[in-house]
Amino acid sequence: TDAYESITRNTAEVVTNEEIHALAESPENRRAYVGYEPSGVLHVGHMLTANKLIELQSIGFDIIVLLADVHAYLNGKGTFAEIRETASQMREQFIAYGLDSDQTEFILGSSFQFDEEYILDLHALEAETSLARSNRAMAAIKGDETATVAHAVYPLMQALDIVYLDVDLAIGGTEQRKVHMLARDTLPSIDADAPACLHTPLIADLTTGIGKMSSSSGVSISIEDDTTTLTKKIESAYCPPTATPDPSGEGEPRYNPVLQLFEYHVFPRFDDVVIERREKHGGDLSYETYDSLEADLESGDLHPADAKEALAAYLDTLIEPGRAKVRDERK
Ligand code: IYR
Repeated sequence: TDAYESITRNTAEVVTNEEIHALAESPENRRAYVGYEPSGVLHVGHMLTANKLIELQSIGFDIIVLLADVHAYLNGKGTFAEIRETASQMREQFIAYGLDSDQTEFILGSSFQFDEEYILDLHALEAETSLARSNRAMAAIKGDETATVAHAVYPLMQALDIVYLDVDLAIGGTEQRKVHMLARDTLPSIDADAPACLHTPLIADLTTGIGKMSSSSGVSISIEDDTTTLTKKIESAYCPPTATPDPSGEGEPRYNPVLQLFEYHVFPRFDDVVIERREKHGGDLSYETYDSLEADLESGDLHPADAKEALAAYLDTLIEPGRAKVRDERK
């Protein structure tokens, strides 16, 4: 069905396909959620899952955005007071980015995660789960610091959020998959239903195409970037004339982050994508699908420099409303 196509488009993985089909049969008022550790400013990682939320809203899903303040605290992101402050700013940025303010419920983790019942369920999950499994689930989410007890509790709370927010569909980047698998295996032990899951792909590092784009190391794009900064970042991005990952990157595949940004950030938000070119360079190109743009880059009909210039302009349009919000907040 069309709903199935909307749910699964641009995902790296869905769990399970049957469960997603069932949701697609009656998407109205189904509850889908993403949780974010508040970081103060929206970056591409947030925007990628937000694109999926916007798409799900358009087919009738109710969307819950969890501002995971307690999780950020457990993951060493600052004092609790600092994190609380940044959490409240993020709501406005998400709405400016395109989430429907009437159809989106923003919830602070701390508004329910200290309830006695939640804590008791958390302890029940702690008693059910091996430290090794919790640590494995957390490995892709935490930095490379030594695992702490807080890191081991984190995935169990994330599993429990699914129950307390009563969601049908849990969404996250691929780095969340082990937490979701832990949730699916462990929630039945407290008589709770496991959710279907949907994982979005990770965008490769902008300058090398190796590993994932990260705001903590390497070049990332956020709604704080002004037009010039954004344009420079995209201009110096790695963009071979192919989408096929090349295995040359020190054992890790190298992807084309320019194409990934077109696929996961631009095409989901624009009906057709126009690449402006001077007449002497062949004139404007217009694409209705990502695949046709990719094919032109591969064949050489589209030059990487032209693709980058257009990409920067589209990303700039997408982040402008949120950027204006951040500017207002700082005034
Ligand atoms: N682990 C996420 C944050 C997070 C997500 C969900 I879904 C939660 O229920 C709680 C926290 C991250 O890495 O940002």
